Amino acid sequence: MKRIDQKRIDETLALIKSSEKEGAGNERIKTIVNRLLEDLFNAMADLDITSEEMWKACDWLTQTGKNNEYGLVFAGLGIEKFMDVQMDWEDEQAGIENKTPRTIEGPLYVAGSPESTSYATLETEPEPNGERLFMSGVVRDEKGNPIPNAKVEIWHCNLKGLYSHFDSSQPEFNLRRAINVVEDGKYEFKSFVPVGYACPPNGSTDTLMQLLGRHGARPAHIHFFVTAPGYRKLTTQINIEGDPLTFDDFAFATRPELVPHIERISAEDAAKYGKDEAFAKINFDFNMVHEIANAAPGENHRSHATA
Ligand code: MBD
Ligand code: FE
Repeated sequence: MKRIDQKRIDETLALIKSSEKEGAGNERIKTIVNRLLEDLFNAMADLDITSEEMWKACDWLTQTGKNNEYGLVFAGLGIEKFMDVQMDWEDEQAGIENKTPRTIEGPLYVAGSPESTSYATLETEPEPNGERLFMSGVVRDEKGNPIPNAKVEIWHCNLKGLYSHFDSSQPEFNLRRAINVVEDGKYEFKSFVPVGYACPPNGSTDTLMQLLGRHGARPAHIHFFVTAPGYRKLTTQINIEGDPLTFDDFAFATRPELVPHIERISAEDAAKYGKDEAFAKINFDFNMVHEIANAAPGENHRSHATA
């Protein structure tokens, strides 16, 4: 049922379009905004959206901006996932096989993490109650050969599910590091097994999720950017095996290839691994592909917080 006839919708769209000065503005932006307006007006008519509902939407959008939650909304509505689906499809068309799949970045990366060679301790401030974790692996090319000059950037949350920088109670760059690998392509880091994340309670995203009959939680995960000269930037995550939300992620980031086995090593066996305490162990290689023209780009120039 249209609340208004199509002619009025089209006349209004034409009126708005007619106000554009010829040769002025940005053609790409005009095309996109005009199309989105057309879809919106038609939805308003089709769904009988009231002016009261439209002003509620305006208020929600205003509040979402004030809360700095748009990145979270993009994740929660599956918009960020859809961008991955588009890029996966582009890769498939170009015949590119991603042995390590991409998955969403999320809104909580901070540029400029402390750098080290081959190994890093992620805790700036030791987490007394954490389960010790050592994660290691090799950055490899399409043939499985190590990439000698790759950089692995890592970030994860603390045991409260909070990320440094966005949580001012943590020291700068806590649980954020960058590892430069050498000839063997190997990286290793020491940290603790993180927990899941939940959207700020009763914030814009959480409120929207509740209204959609959904939750705003993520399973425990660790984020990565893997970069190397000549290779396409890889944005991905791994999940902590066994988390009950593994395949119920509000941001739709989980992929079966990104849930590596987590092994528990007892204190007695730790010495065999050159460690002095019980620990959880994850082994995971990052397989990169070369930068290829006409395939999905790895770099999206998304803006990031800097410390
Ligand atoms: C996160 O930690 C995250 O990774 C995403 C995608 C969204 C919200 C919080
Ligand atoms: Fe995260």
